[in-house]
Amino acid sequence: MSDKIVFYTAKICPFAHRADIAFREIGLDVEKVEIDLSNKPSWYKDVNPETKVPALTIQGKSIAESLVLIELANDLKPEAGLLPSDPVTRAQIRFVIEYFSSKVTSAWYSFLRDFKKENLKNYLDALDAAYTRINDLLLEQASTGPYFLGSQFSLADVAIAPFLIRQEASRKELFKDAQIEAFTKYPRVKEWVEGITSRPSVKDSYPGDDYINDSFKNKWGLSSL
Ligand SMILES: N[C@@H](CCC(=O)N[C@@H](CS)C(=O)NCC(=O)O)C(=O)O
Repeated sequence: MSDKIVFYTAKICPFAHRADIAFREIGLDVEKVEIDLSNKPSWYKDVNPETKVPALTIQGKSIAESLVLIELANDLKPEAGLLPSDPVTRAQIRFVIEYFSSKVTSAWYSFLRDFKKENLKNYLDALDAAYTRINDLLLEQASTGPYFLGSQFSLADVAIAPFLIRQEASRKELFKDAQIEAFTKYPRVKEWVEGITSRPSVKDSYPGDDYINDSFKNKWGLSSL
């Protein structure tokens, strides 16, 4: 059995970015294979029958799904502290990941799908409400950041950062720098946004704002509001 670990990824994909960050955080030595999502190789279905990225081949087995892979990273090296041992803290980490996906990321995707100036206010209102709750969740963990738990970077940050960094890229360019009130109202939220998006494992595995915005423009046919 090969002991090589192969990571199937795509620069554009926030889900794959999650896995990339977690692997960097634990220092996992992976061979990276970039999958062209617009022209997926036929052999890829043997790695992941759903033909989505991310996927990992490890110990001769293929594993998919970003949240599964970041938990695997934690299990491979628990001493990195990505998922602390306290059961309640673990549940709170899983909760904020779910909350961010269902409130912030889903609002972002809805806005991108129906991208019109008149929908901007609704989008910003939805974000303001969601970040008000996130502010409470952050303060429940620690009064200062820069991360969800405070000074310890965790799976909450790993799972959210790829979406937040892309949302910030699109907000600044495509949404004409529209302001999210909660970022100025809540210093803990602002510190967290800055903290997780500037973490080296996040930044170094991110293809850059231009790459992301160009892909929205080219593939989704979007232009600035
Ligand atoms: N639930 C999956 C979602 C992964 C996903 O949707 N990946 C997209 C790219 S961002 C993909 O591979 N799409 C290709 C396709 O659907 O054919 C996860 O968390 O890993």
